[in-house]
Amino acid sequence: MSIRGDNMDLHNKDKTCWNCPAAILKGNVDFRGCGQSRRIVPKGNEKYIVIECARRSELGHFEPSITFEQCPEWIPTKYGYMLRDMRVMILGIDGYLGWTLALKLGKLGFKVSGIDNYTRRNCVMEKGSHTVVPIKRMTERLRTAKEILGVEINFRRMDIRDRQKLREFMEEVKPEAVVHYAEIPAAPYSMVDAQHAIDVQNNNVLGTLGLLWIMKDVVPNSCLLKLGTMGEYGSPLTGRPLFEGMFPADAVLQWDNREWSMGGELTPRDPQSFYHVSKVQDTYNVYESCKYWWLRSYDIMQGVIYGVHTDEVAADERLRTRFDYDEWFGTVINRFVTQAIAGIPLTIYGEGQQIRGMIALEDAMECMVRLIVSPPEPGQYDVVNQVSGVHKIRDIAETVAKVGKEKFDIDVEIQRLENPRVEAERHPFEAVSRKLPREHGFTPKVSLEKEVERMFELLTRPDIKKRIAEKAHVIKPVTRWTGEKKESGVLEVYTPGTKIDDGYKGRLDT
Ligand code: USQ
Repeated sequence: MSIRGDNMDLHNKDKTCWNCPAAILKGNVDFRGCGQSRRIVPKGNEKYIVIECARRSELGHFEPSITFEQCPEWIPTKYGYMLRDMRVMILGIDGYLGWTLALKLGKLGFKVSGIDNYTRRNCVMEKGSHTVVPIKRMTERLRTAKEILGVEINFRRMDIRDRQKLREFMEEVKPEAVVHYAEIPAAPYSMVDAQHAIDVQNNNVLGTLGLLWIMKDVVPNSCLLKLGTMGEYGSPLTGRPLFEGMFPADAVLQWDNREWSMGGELTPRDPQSFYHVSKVQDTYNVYESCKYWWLRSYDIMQGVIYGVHTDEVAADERLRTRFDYDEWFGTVINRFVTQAIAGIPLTIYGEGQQIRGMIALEDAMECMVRLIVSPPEPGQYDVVNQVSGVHKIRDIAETVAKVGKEKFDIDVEIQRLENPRVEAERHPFEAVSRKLPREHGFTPKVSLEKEVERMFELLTRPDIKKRIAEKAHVIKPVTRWTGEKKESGVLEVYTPGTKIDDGYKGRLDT
């Protein structure tokens, strides 16, 4: 923590009341024409949009031009200026990310509230699996957060689709930022059968749509931080970069000897499962709400997340966040480390030349804090690609094998399986992630090797190894995109370090 006047160049210092959730817009704001504009409509003598401050009523009406650096309600921290005691509501607070973020925010002094209906716990149980890292029931989690970290969390058990309950909770808390993690996260789960596909889309799409209507009525100045996914973009075979949601200003479309500017238009989406489709649908619903109602939002296109560590979850065994490795909910790096420990050859799907944007849990949480303290302007739908590296699946397997062997003396084999998914197994990949480093001061701290090592450290603990062994049968994929239930055949088993690669690594443009 630093103090005002330290010449700190905090990323959000020049943001103003326009960005502040405590600002109540007054005056003549006509946003029906364009949600992105700040039109000033003269009426009588009143020529400017003015605001009142919900936190500093003594200021009366004023122009929204006070910067975060100037305002005493915004306090300098290493994550940027932070709104004192900022109220953040996390939807899906019991999940892998929700719980981790709740502890981090609480420790930093945010007032954290949250909801969950334990969907994730139930879905994993449905699969016959369990979280490898044991987690406590919510009541014990909350008690421990208070005891160990001094963090109090205002929790309510509810389904995001229970609009009456959610509205009442929002009216009570009046969150200044809403983090939306309350979605069913898994591509394979959404491809099990019609019922699962419908459940995923029902929960995700309708949950988000209802939330938007509630935010419009109850907390229209609050920023929605909505978890999208890099998978919304697909992996275009042309090699077109995966821009941050919208085409940059100088993008041009040429056709039939004519050309048009594409700047500011949403880029094409090419989702890869019915789960990813639900995220694309959310994108449009959030985008429209910003346009119709002047809501503000970050749509966070997160890469595949991995890892176990933040300082807060590591502070006590009872504070750990969940960690899944089954074919439905385990993401690729988390699965590979668990497989290495279980003595199962790492399960590469198909050629393994697929490349994805990835980010470690600790870095993802760092990004979230930086975005929470830096809200967009009213009406602004902003998109960030939240990735810290791009990795080829085969290379990840090699890295896991290397760390396993060198640091933990674990011998690892790799197997290529028939790909249960429908996806390109060899493709160009260029992800753009400029906003987090350039506008929000984010520098990744955790390399793939470092987090893989931390994962081995935790997961090789005898009690956890036992939990892995107990459910080893949920590792092999049986859910195919065709709708069949059939274990993927083994195409090849090989020793790490014996494959010659084409050398193509994809590109991360920061
Ligand atoms: N893969 C393997 N072997 C495995 C598991 C996965 O080769 O044992 C491959 C898949 O075929 C795919 C890639 O690894 O090409 C990523 O798969 P994943 O299961 O780790 O991630 P994905 O299904 O793409 O979805 C996950 C999260 C989702 C998030 C997404 C980010 O479940 O919530 O949205 O990562 S992204 O992939 O960018 O869409």
